[in-house]
Amino acid sequence: KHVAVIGLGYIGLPTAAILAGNGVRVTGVDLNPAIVEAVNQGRVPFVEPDLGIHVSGAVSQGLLSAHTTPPAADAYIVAVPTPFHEDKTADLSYIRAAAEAIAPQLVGGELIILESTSPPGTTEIMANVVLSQRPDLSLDGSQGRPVLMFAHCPERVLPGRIMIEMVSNDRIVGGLTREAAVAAAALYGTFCQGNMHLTDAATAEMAKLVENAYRDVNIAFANELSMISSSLGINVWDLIELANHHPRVNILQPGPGVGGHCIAVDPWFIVAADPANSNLIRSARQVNDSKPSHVVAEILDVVRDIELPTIAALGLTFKANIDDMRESPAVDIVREMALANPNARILVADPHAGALPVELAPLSNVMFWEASDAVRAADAVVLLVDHDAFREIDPATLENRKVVDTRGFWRDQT
Ligand code: SAJ
Repeated sequence: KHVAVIGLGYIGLPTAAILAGNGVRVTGVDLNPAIVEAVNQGRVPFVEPDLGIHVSGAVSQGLLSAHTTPPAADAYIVAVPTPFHEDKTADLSYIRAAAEAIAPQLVGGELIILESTSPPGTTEIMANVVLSQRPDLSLDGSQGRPVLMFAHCPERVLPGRIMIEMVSNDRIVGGLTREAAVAAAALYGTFCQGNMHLTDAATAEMAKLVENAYRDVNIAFANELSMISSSLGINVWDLIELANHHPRVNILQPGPGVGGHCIAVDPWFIVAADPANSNLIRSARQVNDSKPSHVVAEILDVVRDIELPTIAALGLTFKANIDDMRESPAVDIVREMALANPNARILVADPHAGALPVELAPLSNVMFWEASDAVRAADAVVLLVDHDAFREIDPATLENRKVVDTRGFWRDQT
């Protein structure tokens, strides 16, 4: 068996490495030559615990190699980005481009799996792109044309725990045909120890979106409570902890907003598919998207009497203990704060980010500092990400400073 994995990002590369680690010959494909070169040298172009050792092991065993174009293979796994447009509809151009690149390589009998999170109906669109280029092949063998199998197998691993969850999580496997679902389940069975749940492609597409929308709605509830509590003068952390003593209540934690490329995006695909019936899902998105501005207002308020305030902003990534700054509310908050108060000096610290992201680098009043130094130099401290590394900050240094703790990180100290 030879598997080609198209897209060597946060999902594609771990999938390629785990397949190869289980003895499958894998070709990783990415348009970016820098990523291809890194992988061929056994290096990982981003941070994910334990991924490096899997990639370097698979490459040195000769089971994993990377190229910029897809080879002929028995199975293809498409794990390319599905960003969304301004109008919140999905951008399928990467999926279409992957389908067009695969089509010339096919001879019939191949399995093509879409892993990218996509709106319902996308697996069928991908199949149509391939088949319109290859009318000599078919979905059902009609007129003696060889069969292609298409399936959607959404990935549900949690960044930071990818190498564990990829093996242990259950998988939803949705085929355009039953045969495709069975073939895809067999491929994932080479490394996945969780249960395989077979269904059709559109239900699998929807299931993935629903999981993330479920979490978004629940986080929105917590974030809405944090805003209500702040206007009522109630401590939201105590409030939620008390309410959670009820046997059927389990409220999530408020934060500075919802980031990452999944939870902040996927619910919009449901809204776009049926705008009239998606009121709760849409409102939850709006609540979570509004949270960063509330945090900015709160910070500007605590420094309003200081002429040239110094603000320490702790954390830039979209959640704790990872290096991913995509769609990070922390980055938005620092940017909004810096633009809203040009007299403020903002000292940003994040041991996982390493440096300022492109959105912040051009701002002359934003600087990258070490966390404890930033706190000591600051009039006000805003905690944006609950990185374990911030436990090293001596809580005593917070005593004479104004603190905005968006994660309840120091709830017992301040
Ligand atoms: N967050 C809160 N409060 C909470 C929990 C999370 O504010 O109580 C925030 C986080 O800080 C972060 C955002 O929500 O900004 C999302 O973080 P997350 O840890 O909930 O999820 P992701 O984006 O890292 O991964 C999610 C997971 N989906 C679900 O848990 C339903 C993961 O399993 C998916 O594979 C992933 O999305 C994906 O790729 O779709």
